Amino acid sequence: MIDTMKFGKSLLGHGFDFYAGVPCSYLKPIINYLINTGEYVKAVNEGDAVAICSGAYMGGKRPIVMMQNSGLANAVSPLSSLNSIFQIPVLGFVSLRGETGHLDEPQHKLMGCITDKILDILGIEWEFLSDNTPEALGQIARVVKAVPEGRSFFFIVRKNTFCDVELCKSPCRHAGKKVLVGKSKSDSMPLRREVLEIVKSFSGDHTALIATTGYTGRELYELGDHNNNFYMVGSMGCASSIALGFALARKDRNVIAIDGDGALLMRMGALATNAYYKPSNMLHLVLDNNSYESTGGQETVSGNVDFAGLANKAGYPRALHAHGLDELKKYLEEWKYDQALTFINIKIRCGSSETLKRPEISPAEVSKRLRGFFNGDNCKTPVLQEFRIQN
Ligand SMILES: Cc1ncc(C[n+]2csc(CCOP(=O)(O)OP(=O)(O)O)c2C)c(N)n1
Repeated sequence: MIDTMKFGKSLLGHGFDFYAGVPCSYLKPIINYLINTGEYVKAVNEGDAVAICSGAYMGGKRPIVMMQNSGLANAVSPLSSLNSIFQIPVLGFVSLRGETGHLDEPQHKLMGCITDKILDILGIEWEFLSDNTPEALGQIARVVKAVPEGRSFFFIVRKNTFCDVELCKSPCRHAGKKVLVGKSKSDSMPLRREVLEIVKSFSGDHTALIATTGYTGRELYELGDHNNNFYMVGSMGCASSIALGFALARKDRNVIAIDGDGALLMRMGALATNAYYKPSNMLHLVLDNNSYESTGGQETVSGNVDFAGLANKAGYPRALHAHGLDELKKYLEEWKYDQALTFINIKIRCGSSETLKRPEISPAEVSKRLRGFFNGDNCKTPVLQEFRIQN
């Protein structure tokens, strides 16, 4: 079995300075080790974990994601439409529950046969991780050198690969003071474009803008392409997780996730993770048009959903409903001068230009540009940085 402490130290020593995942009993020792060292973000969904790592990468970190193979299915959307096309590399550890020829629970049987094939189909290189410490350390050293820039790599981890590490009791994280300003009158329902104009004029050079997939990214692009803009074109629902990773990686910069109601509903669990880590440099704005406008205007189920109330209950320190553009401006200013993880919901009406452009810059250029813009040359040679998640 691998000496888990030695292995964990070697990962850190190779400059892997950001970890996120969802536990699996096969990965328990290494995850326990990383939780004990304070380096691990507890995602609620493997897809979110991949997106959090991706945001951290664009913030200059070198991320590792950990998951059970059943969770690989949850991660297919970001792995295929975020990491692959934006050329955002993650090093992954995926367990092999249900390995062929080994007795396991029935739910793992099929995934046990197809884990490697899924990685192949996704175009992700992989290896089985050796259970011998020097060999495993050699694999890491080789992969660090060999993984071409921008390409993810996964280790498949069999049962009994890591020797046990006991989980230390982590300090309880209290939500602390929470402010909720809910809907109290009718909404003025501006257009998405009007909201984006305000966000853009407010954000300046120190704020990364992560725009959700569909019309939001396209309209942001039309308002003027900029180095700090990130136009998602897939991985629907991952905008706030990308922002969380970025916010944790770059505490000296601000980040705004611009979400849609359909996208937020798709990965609503992310609210809990965002609220748990509550980076004060992150703002989560939801443009709620009660519609999947980008795919033809089909109604979403957001009509009866109180998004600000949900964010408040999830633990966001500040959850606000903006009834119109003036309130939005006021809330943005408040965040600028009194920072706390802030959620703003604004109801908007549908309506977009008939000749709305698509970004002419490639996704790979967008992510490279964002990482370079905020990190300069530092990101070319990753160095081990102190990373502790603050309470
Ligand atoms: C996983 C996934 N499912 C479906 C789609 C197709 N899709 C692209 S944009 C979109 C609508 C997004 O709705 P919302 O977040 O409310 O934003 P809006 O289009 O209203 O601006 C959908 C369903 C997708 N890109 N990814």
